[in-house]
Amino acid sequence: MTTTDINDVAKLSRLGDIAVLALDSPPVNALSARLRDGIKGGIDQALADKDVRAIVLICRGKTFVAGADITEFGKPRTGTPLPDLVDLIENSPKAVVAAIHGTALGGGLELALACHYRVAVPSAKVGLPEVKLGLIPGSGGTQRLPRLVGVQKALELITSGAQVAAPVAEGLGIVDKVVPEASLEDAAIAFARDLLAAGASHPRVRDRDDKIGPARGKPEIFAEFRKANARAFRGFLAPEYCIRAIEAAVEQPFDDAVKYERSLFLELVAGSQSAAQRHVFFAERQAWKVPDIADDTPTIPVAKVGIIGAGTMGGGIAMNFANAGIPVTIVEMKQDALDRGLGIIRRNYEATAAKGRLKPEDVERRMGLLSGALDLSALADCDLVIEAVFENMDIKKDVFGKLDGIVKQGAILATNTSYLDVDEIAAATARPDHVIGLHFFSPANVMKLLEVVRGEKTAKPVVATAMQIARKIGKIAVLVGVCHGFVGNRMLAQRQREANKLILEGAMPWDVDRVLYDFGMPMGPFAMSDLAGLDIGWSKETTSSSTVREILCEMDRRGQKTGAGFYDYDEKRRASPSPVTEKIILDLAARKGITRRAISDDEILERCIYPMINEGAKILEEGKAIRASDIDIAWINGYGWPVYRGGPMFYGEIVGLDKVLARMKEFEARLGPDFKPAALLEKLVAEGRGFK
Ligand code: 3H9
Repeated sequence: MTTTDINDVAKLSRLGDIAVLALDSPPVNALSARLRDGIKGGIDQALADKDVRAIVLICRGKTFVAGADITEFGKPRTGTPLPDLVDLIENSPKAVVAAIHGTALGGGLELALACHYRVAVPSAKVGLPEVKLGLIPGSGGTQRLPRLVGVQKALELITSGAQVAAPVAEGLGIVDKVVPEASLEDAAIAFARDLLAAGASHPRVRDRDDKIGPARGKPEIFAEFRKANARAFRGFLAPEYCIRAIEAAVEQPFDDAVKYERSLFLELVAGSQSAAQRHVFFAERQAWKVPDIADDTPTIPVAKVGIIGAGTMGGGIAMNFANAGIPVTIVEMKQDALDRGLGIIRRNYEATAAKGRLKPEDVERRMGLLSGALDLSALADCDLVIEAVFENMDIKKDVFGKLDGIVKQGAILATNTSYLDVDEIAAATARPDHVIGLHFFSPANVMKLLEVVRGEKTAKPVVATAMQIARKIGKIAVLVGVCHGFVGNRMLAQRQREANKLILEGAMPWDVDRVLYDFGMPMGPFAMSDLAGLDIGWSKETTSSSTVREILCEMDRRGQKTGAGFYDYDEKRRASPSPVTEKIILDLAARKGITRRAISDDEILERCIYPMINEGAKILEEGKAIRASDIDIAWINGYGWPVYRGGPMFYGEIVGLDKVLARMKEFEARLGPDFKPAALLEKLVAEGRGFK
C-alpha cells in the first residue's frame, strides 16, 4: 500500500487498483477550503494514476462530512468551489464510492450523491439540513435527492432538514448498501472490487429520471405541499426556495436547474435570515459554555428528583425527568391535588401515545417512575429537589427552610421561581451554595428553554450539574444571574409595558398583536394574555379600574377561558376584535386625559422591541447574562422569537445599534424615561461595535 499526503486533511492510499481518499478534519470534517482542495487534489491524483480503477471516499474521526464549513459563509470565498468538486466526482471516469459513518449532512451528502455509489454503516445518518440554517442545499442536493427518492419525499426531507438512518436511507434509494458497523473501509473496498469484477457501469444520479418524471407538469404537487405546510413555513424564506429548486429539478434540464439552485443558495447565504439562523446554530452551542467553570468541574450524580407541587408546572417538570428515565417523587399538600396532578400527567402521556409518538409500554414505564407523597420527608434521599409552589417569597422561604432540614446534605435545592430573588430564598437555608434557580417555561414538558439561575453563593459543581441535567432532559439551558424576572421575563416586561401604553395612546390590541405576529412571533401580547388568563395576579379585593386588564377582569372577561378578554371568542375559540374592549379603551384613555392619535405599525414594532434590546443591554452590563447570544437563545426557545430574526440582540445588530439608540433617544424625549438608553448601548454605538 502506498500513501500520499495530499494536504494536512486529505490522504490518498492505493490498495491494488483501489484508491482510498481519506479525509480527516476534526471535529466534523466540515468542507473548509482546505478540505475541498484536499479532495480535489486526491481525486485528480487518483484519476491520473493509471493503476487506479475505482476510488473510495471515506472520513476519519467521528463522522463523514457534516456539511459545508458554516464559519466560511459570509466571508470571501477561497479554495475549490464545492459545485466544481461535485462535478469532478460525478463525471469521473473511474467509479467513486462514498463510505459513510456518523452523519453525511448538507454539502457532505451532496458530495456523496455525486459519487456513483454510497455504502454506509447502520448507525450512519444522512440529511440535507441546510434549511435549518436558512439555506437550501447549494451543490446539487435539491436536484439529485429527488432523482433518488421521488419528489414528495424530497420535499419533505429538504424542507424539514430531517436526518434519515442508513437502513431507511437504503430503502429510499439514497444508500446502495448498508455494511457492517466495524468494517466500513474494508466493506467499501470490497464493494468497489465487486463492481469492477462485475464490469458494472457507474451511473450518475443526474441522469436518472424515473423518480421525477411522474411529477412533471403537475404544479399542484408543489401547491399542495406549500398549503399543507403554510403554518410551519410562515415567515421563512428557505423552505419556499427549497420547493422552487425541487420544482426546477422536475421541470428544467439538469444544468439549468443546478444553476438556478445555486442562484437561490447565493441569495439566501447573503441574506439576513440565514445570517440569523447561522448565528443561532453557534449561539445554541455556545450557551452551554460557562467561562469560569472548567469542563472537568465535578458534578453531583442525580439519580432521584423531588418536585414540590403537582400543578401544571410541577407536573410538566416531573415529566421531563421521567422521560429521561430519572425517578421522581412529587409532593403535594392534599391527596386530591396529588391525584389530579398525576392524572393529568397520565393523560398527557396517553395523548402522545394516541398520536403514535409513544409506545403504550413507555407510558407505563414513565408513570412507573413517578411517585406521589403528602409529606416533604419523602424527599430526604433526593439528589435534586425542585420547588414549584405558589409564587410568594414567604411561602418559598418556608419551604426551603424545611427542605434544608429534611433533604440529605450535598443535594441541590432548586426553585422554579420566575421572578423572585434566588439569593433571598437561598438565605433561608444553611446551604446557599447548593441552592439554584431552575426556571422552566410553561408548558414545562414542551418548552425547550431552561433558565438556570446562578445565585451569589451557588457553588460551581451545582451550576455544572444543573447545566448537565438540563442537557440530559433535552432542554436548552441559558445561565443567568439573579434579577427581577431574570433574562426572559425582565425583557418581556418592557414589551408588555409599551403594548399597554400603545393601546391607550391610539392603537388597538389587535393592531399591536398583528404587528408582532407579522414580525414572526407566535402571537401578540394581548392574544397571549387572553390565552394565559387575564386574572393571573389580579384580585377582586384590590382591583381599581385603572388598567384595561383590570376593567376586563372586573367584567369577568378573563380571557379565553371565559369566552372573552381583550378579544371576543366564539365556541371554537376563534378570536375577533371586541367592541366592548374598544369602548373600555376609549373610555379609559378619556378618563386619563390621553388624546388618542394614529400610531403607525413601525412605531408599534419599535416601541415593543427596542426597549427589549435596551433592557438586554442592561442585563449584559450588569453581568446577568454571559453573552448577548445567550439572551437570543432564551427568547427563541422560551418565547417563540422567530429564529430567522436571530433573537432580540441579533435583531438589534441587523437593524443597526446606532438606529436603535437614536430611536430610543427620540422616544425618551417624547415619552419619558422608560426609554432611557442603557450605558452599554451608548458605549457600543460610540465605539462602532456590536454586542460581540
Ligand atoms: C451546507 O452544507 C451548504 C451546502 O449545501 C452548499 C455549500 C455550497 N461547519 O454540534 P456539535 C462545529 S450548510 C462548521 O457540538 P455533535 C460546532 O460548531 C451545512 N462547524 O457536535 C461545534 O464546534 P465547537 C449543513 C461546524 O456531535 C463542533 O463542530 N450541515 C459544523 O452534537 C461540534 O458540533 C449542517 O447544518 C459545520 N458544518 O453534532 C450540519 N458542524 O465545539 C451542522 C458542526 O467549537 N452540524 N460544527 O462548539 C450538526 O448538525 C452537528 O454539528 C453534527 C454533530 C450532527 C454534525
